[in-house]
This record gives sequence, structure tokens and C-alpha cells, in this order.
Amino acid sequence: MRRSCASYSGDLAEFLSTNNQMAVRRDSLECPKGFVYVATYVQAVDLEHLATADAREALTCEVRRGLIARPRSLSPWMFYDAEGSRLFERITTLPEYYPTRTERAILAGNAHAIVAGAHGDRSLPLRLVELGAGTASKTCILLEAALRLSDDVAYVPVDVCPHALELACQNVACALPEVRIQPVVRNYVTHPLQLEPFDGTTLALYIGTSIGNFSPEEARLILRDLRVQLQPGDALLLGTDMVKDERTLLAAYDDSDGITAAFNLNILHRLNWELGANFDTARFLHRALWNSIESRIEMHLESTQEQDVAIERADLPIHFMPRETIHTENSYKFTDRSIQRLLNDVGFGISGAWKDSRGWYTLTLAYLR
Ligand code: AVJ
Repeated sequence: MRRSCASYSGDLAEFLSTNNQMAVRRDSLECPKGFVYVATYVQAVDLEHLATADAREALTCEVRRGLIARPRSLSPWMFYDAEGSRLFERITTLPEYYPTRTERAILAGNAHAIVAGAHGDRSLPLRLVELGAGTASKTCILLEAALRLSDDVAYVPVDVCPHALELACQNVACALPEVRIQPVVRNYVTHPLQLEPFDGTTLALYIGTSIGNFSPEEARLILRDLRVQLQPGDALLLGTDMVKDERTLLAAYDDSDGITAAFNLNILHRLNWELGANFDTARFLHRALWNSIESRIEMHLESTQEQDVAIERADLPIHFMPRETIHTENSYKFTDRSIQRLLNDVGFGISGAWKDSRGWYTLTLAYLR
């Protein structure tokens, strides 16, 4: 069944409008004037994983696992409710947060070479599948290049956040109405992607250094799950943030406007909101540190005092000691060698790599070995 982008966002909004946040959100989702709805097709929303009951259960599960464990931790996918996705978008525009604009500049300068490197046979249709698409703010650069090489281009954005995915659809539909859009709401960590067969070339996009959220072992599992969905001749574009001086790294995860702090603390708001918890967010501090042994930035929430918190819908009372922390995120930083090893370990060969002039960020194009 084919549906227009307009009716798609309507359906999604209804499906998810258990809080008024969504209603506010919908107003801001109107397409600019002149947008032609009929030219855009949105297909096959993965309804199974849209279910709010499902999402709530995943949340409850993760909260029980992570907050009972010592040291306490929560998985970074929990950042991305509507508010978290909005805060992340703001982070990407901060002066200290260089990864997004650096990646965008590399894409802008090399989109044609990247897509041409991935799409050998121009006569075939081309499908771009993006893991963790978010609002797809950078993907249009690649899709535009794709449309110059093939007149049959499909785009499959996959994301855990339906709100962000709606924006992704609108972004792409408005800018490039020729592209067929097939969004999938899915947590690709807990539910590996299952791609529909495709008669053409698939270019998998895993950009935005999202892979950095995962330990070397998890990253390998995710890339292996992705690789088995691809055919010989398909390709992967991987975006990775590189190791650099500690000051630059720390500033990117502890900005002077406190947006990253708000992003981190939003996890607690989300638990209050969705699981009936009673976190007083004024009693927690945002902490960012560089772990050079593991080659990663870590984000934590630190309790300022001894306190009790209850998470009603997870049936979980928690007692925090002063300075006790919840580990909320790892953001691994890479070297040429660690990228090469990662891809090699999961059955990819490298066919090209692009960096900015400072070598802060790398886009690597890989083929199936
Ligand atoms: C979306 C995982 C790439 O690790 O830089 C930004 C998330 N966290 N600021 C990153 C994030 C804090 C971001 N990724």
C-alpha cells in the first residue's frame, strides 16, 4: 500500500499521541508551501515496532537491567524520545560539537565520488538504507548525488525514534520528491534489520558516528547483522569520529550552553514521564570524561546527594549514594587501524576513505568481501 507523506505523519501521530508533546510536534511538521504530496511515496512502516506497548516494555526492561546493575547504566537509545531527538539536533549545531558539520562538509565535497564508488552498474536501481537515520539532515547530500547517477532511487531510513523519522521523511520528501521513501521504526540493536529483497544496488549508510555508541564487540554484532542483509555488489558507508586531543573531545560532550547536559538529563525526565519515576533532575549532574584506555568519551549522571527514587511502572526503588553515577553513554573514537580491523573482522573490505583536512572524522566506503 502506498501512502503519501502527509497521511503517513498523520497516522503516526495518531498512533503515538498519548501525550500532548506529539500534538505540538505535529504543527511544526507541516511541509513548506509548494510541496507536492502525490510525488512522494512512503511505504511499509514497521508497525510491529511502532507499538507503544512494545516500546514501553523495552524501556522497562532496560531500566530494570541497568539501574539494578553496579555500576548503574542506561543504554543510549533511551536518549531519543521526541525531546531527546530535538536536543540532539541542537547539539549538532553547537560550536563545540564538530562531528556533524565535519561529516557534512566531507559529504558535500565527495558525495558524487562516494555514491559512484558504491554503485558500479548505473543501469540498476539504487537503494540507500540508513541505520539511525535521525532526521536525515545530511542524507539529502548523498540522495542528490544518487539521483544524478540513477533515476530509480529508494531511501529506507531506520530509526528508534518515530518523531525523528517523521522529520526525516519530510526533509527528504520536500527536498527530493523523486526518491521513494520507506521508513522503518525499529531499534536495530534489539531487533536486527530485515531488509526486503531489492533488485539493484544497496548502499547501507551508518553515518553520524552512531557506531561509536557501541563497544567493539557490540559494533561487530551490529555490522554482522547488517552484512548478512546485503548482497555481493552492495556497499556500506561508515562514519566514524577519530581520536584527537582531549580538550576538543571533552568540549564536544560538555558544551558551554549546557545543551549536552540537558540531553543527558533528559533520560531522567523521560523515565518520570513514561514510567512514572520521581527523579529530581536538579539533584543530578552531567559528567563527561575521556577514557583513553577504551578510546571513548563517557557520559554519566552523578547524584549530588544521598537520595531515594522510585520508578513506579518498573516497580523499582533506587537508593543513590552521594556521587553515585549512572553511565548513560559511550562514544568511541577511532583510528585508521581500528576502523580497518572492525570492517575486516565482519567481512568487509575498504574501497575508499574520505577525511576532513584535520583528520578529525572519516567516512569509509566498504564492500562485501
Ligand atoms: C549520535 C552517538 C553520534 O556520540 O557524538 C552527542 C551522541 N552524545 N553528544 C555522539 C551524542 C552527546 C552522538 N551520536
